[in-house]
Amino acid sequence: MLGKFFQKPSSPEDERVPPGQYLAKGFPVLTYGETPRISTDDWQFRVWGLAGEKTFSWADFMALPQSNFTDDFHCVTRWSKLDVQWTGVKVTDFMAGVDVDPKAVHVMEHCYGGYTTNISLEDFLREENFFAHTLFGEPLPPEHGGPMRLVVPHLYAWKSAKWINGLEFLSHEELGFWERNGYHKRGEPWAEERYSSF
Ligand SMILES: Nc1nc2c(c(=O)[nH]1)N[C@H]1C(S)=C(S)[C@@H](COP(=O)(O)O)O[C@H]1N2
Ligand SMILES: [Mo]
Repeated sequence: MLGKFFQKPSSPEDERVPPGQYLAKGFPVLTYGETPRISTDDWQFRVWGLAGEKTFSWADFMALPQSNFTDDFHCVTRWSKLDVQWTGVKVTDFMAGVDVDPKAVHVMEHCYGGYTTNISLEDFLREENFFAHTLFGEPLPPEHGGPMRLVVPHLYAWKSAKWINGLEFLSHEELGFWERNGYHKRGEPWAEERYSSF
């Protein structure tokens, strides 16, 4: 009964932390394997599969509209970081220059170093997703995915591929690295879609 009156009021910040998550100090780095080092001169980004095949250079990305983003970041290992500030290119602005076959329904994100993660085309094309090259006003450090990473704020951060270098458009769902290793196919933090059920 007393608890009903004396419970700590929940702060607005608490309400932004999904179930089972806690606030991290600083910005942890979570990488499986080595950190690739790629200069922006060497960096290339390729689109293939069920889309017009195309290769983009760093300059191609810099010529696209640049936007600022402030988003919360949720790792499935239970840490969250609120209000991460990024600069980069909206996925929808980039995709304006890509011809996707109407049969495409899924996307595989590919990275320098070999990491992959899958996402449905619908989740990928959401307005709030972006390619990031700047973190809190500084060039994105290699350990956080520099020179360029994807950020998908509405899903657990393993979908936010670091050192991204390609998108493969698919007619069906294929599983990426963590998804083949027991993690959920979609990974929605508010629904705690952490692990796969098979
Ligand atoms: N290429 C690549 N991207 C990756 C990972 C990785 O190991 N390799 N780890 C993922 C996971 S599990 C998380 S939580 C975030 C961590 O991003 P950060 O290291 O910038 O915090 O990157 C994701 N993207
Ligand atoms: Mo993670």
